[in-house]
Amino acid sequence: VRFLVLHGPNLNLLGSREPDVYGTTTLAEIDEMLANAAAPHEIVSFQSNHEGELIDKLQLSGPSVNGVVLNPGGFTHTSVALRDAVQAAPVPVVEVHLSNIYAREAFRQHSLVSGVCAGVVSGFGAQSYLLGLQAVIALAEAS
Ligand code: CA2
Repeated sequence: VRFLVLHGPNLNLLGSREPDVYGTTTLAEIDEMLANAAAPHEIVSFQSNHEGELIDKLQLSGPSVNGVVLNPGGFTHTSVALRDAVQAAPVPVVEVHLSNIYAREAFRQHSLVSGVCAGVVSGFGAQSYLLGLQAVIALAEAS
């Protein structure tokens, strides 16, 4: 059993800037945390700053994974194309955010992808990913 963890734009900067909003944990530490928590299941992690690369990864990995944990970054609020790719995914996708997008600027309070995701976890820092992983594992086990 294998899960894809997809990180959107600028999340490669985690830990280096804006620690008050996004915490001090780096992306590599989050990926390691997820790999440990998922064992014996396998985690495949991928980060890109490019919308098309995230879509390609979803399309290509969809059939070979049992679920996806997705932090779409800024594309959360802008990308119809990413939403369409999530909708087309053959497995459940759980949307996660480090910050509570509903407690932030108005433009962050709407997600284009939430409506086609199995569920959303937002506001718990790096822990959001762990909760999202738990959810997607439970969904995969129930199917
Ligand atoms: O809270 C989240 O996880 C977000 O998806 C993060 C995105 C933001 O655009 C969304 O509204 C909410 C931004 C990720 C940028 O990450 C940075 C990390 C460190 C320094 C600068 C940016």
